[in-house]
Parts: sequence; structure tokens; C-alpha cells
Amino acid sequence: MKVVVLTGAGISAESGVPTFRDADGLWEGHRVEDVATPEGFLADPELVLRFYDERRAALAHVGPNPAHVGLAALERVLGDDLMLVTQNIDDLHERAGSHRVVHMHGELLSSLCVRCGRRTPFQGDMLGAPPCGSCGKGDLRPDVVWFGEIPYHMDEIVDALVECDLFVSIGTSGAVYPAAGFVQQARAYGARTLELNLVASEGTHFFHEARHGRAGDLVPRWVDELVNP
Ligand code: BV8
Ligand code: ZN
Repeated sequence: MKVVVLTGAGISAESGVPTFRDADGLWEGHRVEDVATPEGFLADPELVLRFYDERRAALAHVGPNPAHVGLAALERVLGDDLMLVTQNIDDLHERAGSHRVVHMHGELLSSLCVRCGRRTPFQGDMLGAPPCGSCGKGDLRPDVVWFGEIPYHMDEIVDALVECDLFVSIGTSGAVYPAAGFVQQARAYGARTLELNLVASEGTHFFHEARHGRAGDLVPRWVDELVNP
């Protein structure tokens, strides 16, 4: 059984990581277009670097919750038959024990050189950091996919959506594309589709089945059901 799981900010909510929508469009006091777009970065690089520095620093104060742990357990059972795609830029899936995590919107703990494009693991504050260690000249930017930019690993993801028997969306509002369109692609190729979310998402009607509640409760129960039918 080939499974594709897509996670969003809702899976990290019980870990204490704020979601986008719960902030009523204001993200930690900022308008998304001011901090999560190339134009916003160009207009005020310091504001944007500080915004991501704060979120990177916050990682030290949060930990994985039972939903992340459940998906790591599922990977141990399914191995390569599971593709875990996340829209999240935190490292909670990895800290829960997941080894293969496809970060389609990039990662807080990675830097991208604006000049040579080199991506490098990064810790600490990027504001005031030295230039790229590879080309020695370019400034570093957060290695995250902003609005208007192309998500990472799209070919690999679409291949998995074509092949999968089951597509499960966990903790995402279904508001941002192309991730929000994955359920339709999987369904078109014959997969069963399941939504696990606190409330009905914007795309809930695309799913064969939807269960609403906290990921920390729903995910371990769903994994158990799948592994011990
Ligand atoms: C692209 C990284 C071309 C940065 C992010 C007009 C119409 C349609 C589309 C567009 C349009 N105009 C522009 C577009 C495209 C645009 C888009 O979709 N805009 C939207 C706003 C309309 N998309 C893009 O620009 C993307 N690029 O399209 O390139 C392309 C297309 C295809 C192929 C190649 C190229 C790039 C978008 C990426 C932006 N970057 N993040 C950072 O993190 O700082 S987006 C960010 O918001 C997240 O990564 C995530 O993807 C997105 C939505 O967040 P969610 O994860 O869903 O979180 P949210 O808060 O919204 O929802 C949380 C859910 O959890 C809620 O439903 C809640 O009920 C639930 N929940 C809460 N607590 C719990 C819970 N569930 C369970 N348990 C709980 N305890
Ligand atoms: Zn460089």
C-alpha cells in the first residue's frame, strides 16, 4: 500500500508552533505579503530576516507531539511506501524520528545564497551573518519558498501522487496551492483520500472521508488502524 501524507501548520499546533490562519491572516503581527514574499524581502530584508530568526529561535522551545511521533512510527512500518510531504518549515517531523521528510516549502534550519543558490544547514540568527561560505560573496536568505516562488520537489511529489493508493492531509487549511490541489490529483489517479484536521478545510469536499479533531488524537489512532487492521 503506497501512502502519501501531506502535513501543514496544524500538525505542529499542539507543539506550541502558531499556525498561519489562527493568526487571522496576521502572522505574528506581520502581513504575510510583507514577510513571506520576495518583494517583502527586497523591501525590508532586516524585517524578514528578524521574522525568520525569531521562528528559528522558537524551535528550541517546542517539541514533537503524538501526531509527529505517529507518522515516524508509520514510516518504520511502510518504509519507502510512505512519502511524507510537509508544508511546514520546522524540524518537528525529524525530531520525532521521521527520516524522509519532503519539505516542499523549505526549512528554517537551512540558508540559501542569493548569489550562487547554495543551500546550507543553518542555525542561529541570519541577520548579520557572514556571506555565503561557498561563493564568499552572496548574502544569505531564509531557505523557504515564499508566495510566488516555486515549491521544492514538485516532480517527486507529483510522481508519488500518481502512484499512491491513499492520500492523507493532516492539519492544513487547503488555502495555498499547489499543496491544496494534491488531493484532487491523487483522487484523479484513483487514490482514496482522507482529511484529518481540527475543522473542515477549504478543500474538505474533495476528500472521500474527513475526520475532525486534534491531530495529536486523530493521527495515532489512524496509524494504529492502518498498521493493525
Ligand atoms: C506557486 C513557507 C507556482 C514560508 C508558505 C490565486 C489563486 C490560487 C493560487 C494563487 C493565486 N494567487 C497566487 C497563487 C499561488 C500561491 C497561493 O496559493 N496563494 C494563496 C494565498 C491563494 N501559491 C504560491 O505562490 C506557491 N507557489 O504557486 O508557484 C507553481 C505552482 C505549481 C507548480 C510549480 C510552480 C508557493 C506558496 C508557498 C508559500 N509559503 N510557507 C513560511 O512558512 O514562512 S505558505 C504557508 O501557508 C504554509 O507553508 C502553508 O503552505 C500555507 C498554509 O498554511 P497551513 O499549513 O495550511 O496552515 P494554516 O494555518 O493555513 O491552517 C492550519 C490548519 O490546521 C487549519 O485548518 C486548522 O483548523 C488546523 N489545525 C489547527 N490546530 C490543529 C489543526 N488541525 C489538527 N490538529 C490541531 N491541533
Ligand atoms: Zn553563494
